[in-house]
Amino acid sequence: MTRSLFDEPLTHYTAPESIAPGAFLLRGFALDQAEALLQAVQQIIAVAPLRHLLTPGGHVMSVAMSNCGALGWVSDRTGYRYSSADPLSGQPWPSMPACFADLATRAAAEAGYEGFAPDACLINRYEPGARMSLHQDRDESDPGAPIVSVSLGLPAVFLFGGLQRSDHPARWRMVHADVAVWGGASRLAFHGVSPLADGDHPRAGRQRINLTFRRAG
Ligand SMILES: O=C(O)CCC(=O)C(=O)O
Ligand SMILES: [Mn+2]
Repeated sequence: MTRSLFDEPLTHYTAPESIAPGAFLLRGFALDQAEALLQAVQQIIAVAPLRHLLTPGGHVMSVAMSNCGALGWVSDRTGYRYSSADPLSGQPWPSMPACFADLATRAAAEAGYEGFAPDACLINRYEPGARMSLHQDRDESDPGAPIVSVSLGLPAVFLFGGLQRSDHPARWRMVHADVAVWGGASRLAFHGVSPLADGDHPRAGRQRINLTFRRAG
């Protein structure tokens, strides 16, 4: 059954929902961990602050980002890449909390990707109006590993298309504690996020936090 825009978040996880070959939504999968995840995000961004990166084309991203784990995704005028150090501080990124890695591994297994061991977690902070245009996640070295994406806070419209930028993307509403996993035939699918609608989430306030787990190195 499809949930309408006005439905409340699920109260418990049931089963993966297939959205494309190799791609799944796990509605409510992170409900039990959501509070711990949000608290851990606060600790990470106290050390490695959220910042608006520059695209290689010179645009300022509307999403603010940070990372935890051995590798972190960064962008500047020279391009996109993974880096073991935070360019703001020159220090290693904060380590990935056990509750992050554990959730990502369990979500991947639930979608059929056993043994996923993320070494990078990109933290995306969307304020109202922030968006992420259609893109592929293609800076990771291991194409066999899936992407695990955890939504916290305000609802968003997640766009999930095909292997061509021109493929019309389907729109999926992602709410607090929903998890998306994509790999296999969809590992390089184009995806993005529509401009975030304003709102006030009881746990997270006026923002959406997205955690994207990758096997980058
Ligand atoms: O915020 C999301 O749901 C998607 C994030 C994403 O695609 C990315 O960080 O590469
Ligand atoms: Mn992505």
